[in-house]
Amino acid sequence: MLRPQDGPTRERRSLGGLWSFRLDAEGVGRAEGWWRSQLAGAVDIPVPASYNDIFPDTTVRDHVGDVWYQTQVWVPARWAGERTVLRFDAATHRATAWVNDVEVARHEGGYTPFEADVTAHLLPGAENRVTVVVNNELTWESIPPGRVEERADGRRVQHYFHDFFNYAGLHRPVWLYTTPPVHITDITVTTTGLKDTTGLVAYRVESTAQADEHVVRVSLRDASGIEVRAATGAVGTLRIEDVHPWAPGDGYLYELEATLWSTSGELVDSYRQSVGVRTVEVRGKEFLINGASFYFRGFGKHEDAAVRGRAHDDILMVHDFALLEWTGANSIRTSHYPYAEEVLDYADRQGVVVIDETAAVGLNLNIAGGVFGSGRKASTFSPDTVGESTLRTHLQAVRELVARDKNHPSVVLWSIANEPDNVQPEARDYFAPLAAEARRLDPSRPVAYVNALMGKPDECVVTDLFDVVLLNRYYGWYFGPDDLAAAETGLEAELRQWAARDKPIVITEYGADAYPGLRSVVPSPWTEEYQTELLDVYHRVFDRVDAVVGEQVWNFADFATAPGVFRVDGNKKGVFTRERRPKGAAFSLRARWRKADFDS
Ligand code: GCB
Repeated sequence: MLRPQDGPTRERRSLGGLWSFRLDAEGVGRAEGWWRSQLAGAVDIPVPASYNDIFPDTTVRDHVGDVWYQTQVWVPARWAGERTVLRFDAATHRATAWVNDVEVARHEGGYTPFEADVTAHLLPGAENRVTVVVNNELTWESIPPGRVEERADGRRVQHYFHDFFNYAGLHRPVWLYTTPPVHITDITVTTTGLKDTTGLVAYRVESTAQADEHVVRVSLRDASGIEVRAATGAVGTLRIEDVHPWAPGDGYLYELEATLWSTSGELVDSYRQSVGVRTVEVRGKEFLINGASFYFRGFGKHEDAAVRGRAHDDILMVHDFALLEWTGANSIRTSHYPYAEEVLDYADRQGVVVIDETAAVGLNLNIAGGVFGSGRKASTFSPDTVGESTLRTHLQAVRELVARDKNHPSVVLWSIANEPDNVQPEARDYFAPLAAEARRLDPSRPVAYVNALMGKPDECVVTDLFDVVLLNRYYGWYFGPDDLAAAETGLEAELRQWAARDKPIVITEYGADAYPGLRSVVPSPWTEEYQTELLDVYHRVFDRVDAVVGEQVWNFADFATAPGVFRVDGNKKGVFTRERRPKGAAFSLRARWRKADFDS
């Protein structure tokens, strides 16, 4: 699915702005057909934004179920004769959409786009009604999973197994756009070779055209707009001499313009796709980008901000990337869901490396039980919990992630899940098809899952299905808080065991909560000094274990979670506060990562 784009044959219109919004507390809107007329009793809501924190009202923030969005759109008369598409960049966690009286789309999954050809239902030259019902319930069939509890007083309460607030709504842009009736439907670009000064880029252009009636041409231009290669045919390989590769810290992009021509020589459709020429490979314990070993330094992040919730926001994105650069980070993980496409575009342009993660977080019934609770083992995988329907949704999430992000040079690794149960024997049957599907869809990138602190090397039943070992570790925090000496020896012993698996290791989470402004000459948990000292301990260990090829601190910034006694106004493991003010640890990371001789 190609993103909407303006060009010689296409036009797009953002539907961003104030929409009408109504909570469906009784869950009656679908039966009563609320899409058929103006939403009664609606209030204004900004799109894009999560709806939860817009109003000072817990019934909105904690609502479980359907919410309704509606807007009126004037469609230009000149769009008559064009194919018109309604696209949602995301609706969390599922949605159904109507244009005027007609249902046009249904989608499951909160962080990947969906669209519908609405040509037959939109009236050009008139005002049209677009209505969407968005549902935020998490169940054993959704990714991420969750459980809705019906309380005795009739209230419905959402429980989930992940550590970030269940923001919902239309957090990302909504578009109406046109394409010609015969049009390009997809483009895939893959670097198949990069040697000395020559790059090879395989491309495939898919369209609705009949092969004998249309011709596909491609033109590859460098960053200054000069054509460096051109070819005819929907599939081919472009050889680029004197190639300027895409590399970490050097987000050099070419642009491939694919055009579709009628046999009489008229331009039918055109689409521009950026291309970064780079290779990725796992060899032994090394992670190679363009044949050179790469060391990840950076953060797990969240799409999270006050009031906006999980809304995509260019202002915060550009600021966050500036802070990444300031700390000397070269990479991020899209923990724990696919981020807005704008973020990946920007990572491409900035040369920031991305570990791209599905929304499969919380597939582990033993984390809460094991870390904080009784220690009893619960069955994560069972017909009543994570089972076949979860797997179906999860497979679809992998497909939609790869389809959306396959062309981004910044994406170097797929993360299939965060901290699933990897100890229960059934985990293997669950993860084997997911790893296989990711590899089938994209043989050009390694595949991994993120290992939680419960599944050590001798207990994990899935490591061999994956290419890289990604570890989240909390020695000195959840395990042995206030004993950093024990943390250092425990971490090193464990990392040496993992190193014996002969795969590269990236530490995708390590860190400590620090309440901003809480200082102490004798570091103890929750102080800024303890956070800094804990990171230093981990860094000493990483520097001693060769198989460690990356360190991503948890987290870039403080973020919202479900309320609870383990969280003080959210998770405070940020190196920056939620408002992006630095804690002490930001300066020590900057000192480490910006050192000229940093081992990268
Ligand atoms: C983890 C999770 C992350 C949490 C973090 C924490 O292991 O992957 O989502 O926020 O721990 O701070 O507890």
